[in-house]
Amino acid sequence: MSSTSEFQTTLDNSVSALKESILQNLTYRLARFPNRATKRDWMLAVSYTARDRILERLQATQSTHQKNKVRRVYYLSLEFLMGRMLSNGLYNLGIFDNLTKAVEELGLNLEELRNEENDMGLGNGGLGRLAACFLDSLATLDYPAIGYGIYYEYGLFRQEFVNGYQIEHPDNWLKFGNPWEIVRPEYIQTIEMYGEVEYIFDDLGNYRPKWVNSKKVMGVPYDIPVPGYDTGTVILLRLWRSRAFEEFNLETFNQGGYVEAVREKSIGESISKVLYPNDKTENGKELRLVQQYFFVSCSLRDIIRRFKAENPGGWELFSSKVAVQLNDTHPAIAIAELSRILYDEENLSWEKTWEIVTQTFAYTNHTLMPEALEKWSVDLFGRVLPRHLQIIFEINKHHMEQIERHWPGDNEKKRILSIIEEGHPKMVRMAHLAVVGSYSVNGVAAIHTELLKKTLFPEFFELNPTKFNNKTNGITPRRWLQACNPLLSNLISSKIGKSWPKNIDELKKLEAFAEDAEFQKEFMRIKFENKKRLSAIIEKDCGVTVDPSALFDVQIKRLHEYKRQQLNLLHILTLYRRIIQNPNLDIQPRVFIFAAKAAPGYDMAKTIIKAINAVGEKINNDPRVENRIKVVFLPNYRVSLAQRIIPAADLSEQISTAGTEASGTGNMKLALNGALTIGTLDGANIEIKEEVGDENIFIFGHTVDEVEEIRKKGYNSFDYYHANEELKAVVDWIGSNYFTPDEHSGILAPLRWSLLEGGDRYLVLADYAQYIECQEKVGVAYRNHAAWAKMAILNTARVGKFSSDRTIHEYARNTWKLSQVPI
Ligand code: 26Q
Repeated sequence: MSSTSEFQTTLDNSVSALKESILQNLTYRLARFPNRATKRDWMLAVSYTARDRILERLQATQSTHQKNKVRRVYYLSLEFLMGRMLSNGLYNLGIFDNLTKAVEELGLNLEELRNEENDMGLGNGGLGRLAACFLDSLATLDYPAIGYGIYYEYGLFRQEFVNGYQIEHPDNWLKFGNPWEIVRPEYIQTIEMYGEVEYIFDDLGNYRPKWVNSKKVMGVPYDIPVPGYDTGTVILLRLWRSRAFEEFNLETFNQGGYVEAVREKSIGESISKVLYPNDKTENGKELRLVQQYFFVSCSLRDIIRRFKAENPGGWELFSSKVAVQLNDTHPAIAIAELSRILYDEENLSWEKTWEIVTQTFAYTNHTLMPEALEKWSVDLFGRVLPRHLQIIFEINKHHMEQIERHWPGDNEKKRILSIIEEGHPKMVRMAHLAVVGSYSVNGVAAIHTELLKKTLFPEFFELNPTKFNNKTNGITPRRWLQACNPLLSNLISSKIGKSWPKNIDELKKLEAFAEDAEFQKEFMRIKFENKKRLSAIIEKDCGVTVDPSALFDVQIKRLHEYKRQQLNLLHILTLYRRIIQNPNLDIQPRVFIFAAKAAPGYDMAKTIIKAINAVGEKINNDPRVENRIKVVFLPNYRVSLAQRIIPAADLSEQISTAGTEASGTGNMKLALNGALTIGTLDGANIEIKEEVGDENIFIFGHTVDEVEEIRKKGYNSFDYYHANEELKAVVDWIGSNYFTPDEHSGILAPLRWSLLEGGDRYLVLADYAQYIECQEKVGVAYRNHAAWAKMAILNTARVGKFSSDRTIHEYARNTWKLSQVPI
């Protein structure tokens, strides 16, 4: 019987039983012997020990769901950025403490074993991590749910710096096997692509389209169990791996080409090989479309198989049992695929087909930037998915008829709203397909949703105002406070009890301690401990010694011009210049900490990385600085590294141009761990400000309305450049060869160019002066330890709104109409 959870299990969770289990798994499952086992072997044995206990609950959950024929939500996403699985599993099972002891009794250290685990890095950034946080909340809150995606053999690339430049390496995360995967050959799906459409008479004498000469590929499901926290529920993440359909091409085979025939298999196997490393659309790559269709088709077939098994009666019940959430437009082809299955394969009428489809799908938008909206050329689309292209034209025809009814004779409206963009070449607009085919369209923060309605899809909004709604993002407090910051978690539990990880509003009770001098000291002592730990990582990974009593100023997120790491760099240069010009300058010592991956083909982002590294190299080795500022760029940003950095942050940089960051989620993680935000009024920063109070956040910069105003008047960054001596100096400085004396001339010049001649698309220069001024206030505020501690505590106490539990309850109640099913 379980000692730490109320859920009744047969496997024993006592220290001695766990120890026994670890040894059994090591010996019989891994075939390793205790005296010869490596740390990795032990980590695997411990993982299997946790997994055995998770599987019991998985079976109980899945059989309860089946027996009750429950309504489920299916979360379709090209990305699930799960990070490490072990500690999260142990916390959620409630066996962390006993397992720590068991491992100790075996003469090992759990912390060390945990570091042996590779991250499950099957995502780029915010969108992928959001999907992972949502699974944690769905399981914790007992919602019937399944996540569907791709089992990439290579996740997001591993990043290394060589001479300050980003070098990408393949992330071979499966090299030593994955103890969390459960392969399910009994649920293999076969899907089709390419070929052409022919018209033939069917058995009923109807003239019908038929998709012929298609290529077949198999999808093999790999299940990753996701246990909820303090509950019996375990849900599934089902990821598809592609396999060649035919053993051999028989023709080639029979002609004696045995080796060639076997080699041809690799085409089918390449689909699930690698995650695309862009976090904005990379246009037109055929393999990406093939990936999207592959996993969508496998997933829909799996959903339909389950639906039919539980509901033999026919299609009437489908949309009452199935809700499908589309994580951005990446899986939006599902709208055409379900239409095709119902209409072509199940022979429903078009009206019935469309009714079911539009009661099934809901679409989440994650970006406003027009250039990031997914489009496929009609040519490419028709080659890969000829029948789907026809179906999209059919959908569009009915859509155009609706527009004609709403705006009779208005062809301009039809042009704007069409799923097909009439240009050279013609394009399929996936966002329009997603909006037309879904009953719900949501943004991910209040301002983002307002901008969706007002600027991205105003005509769709006018056509269908009730379709649009907001679901402000959230993060799981289990991983992003309990697991990543055990010292702070224990302090919190000692004051307000242990129920906060599941009832996050309990954190409000910490407000009572915000002015308590003892508590403040304890809170900041823990921050200091976390900073010491991060300093050791910085020493090891960057070779830079930093002082943990300095202010840790943190910007961790994908490298993007709109996120404005270059604005942070201009601030650093400004301080450096001031120090050189005034050797006695008395400023709060700071460590500037960056971590970010740049998309491999995004040259400007890579130049910004090089610039930060070059400036850091110079500053860190300049004796005149006397350690007042240090600049470090931690390589290979990933979930497990975020879990180390976030608890150690004093200041959270959230400095995107207003109107560009849909929500942000790192902002929430950092605030929850007691970092103060310096930020623009963008994305969820606005809601963070509302929660923590104006006096506990540092806001600067032009607002969305002001940005619009500036752009309307015609923005000229040279105006700011010429008007501000200090700004001019640092912009010229970074564009010069000063920081890269040993390299080809001009390698950092594009940075200056983009801020001036290039037009400064993200208004860096327009926000510079306000940013510098705001940073001065931060430096002064940090020197008042008690006042800073109070602000930090109030941040932790007041950001409960940003638990993904709240977000998931909102989706469940308002979008999915989903009930909780306790196990
Ligand atoms: C699309 C087509 C081809 C190749 C790549 C892509 C692609 C992949 C990933 C496009 C976009 C992404 C990821 C986007 C993303 O992470 N967006 C972020 O989503 C977060 C969760 O809602 C928000 O908090 C962030 O503001 C948003 O930038």
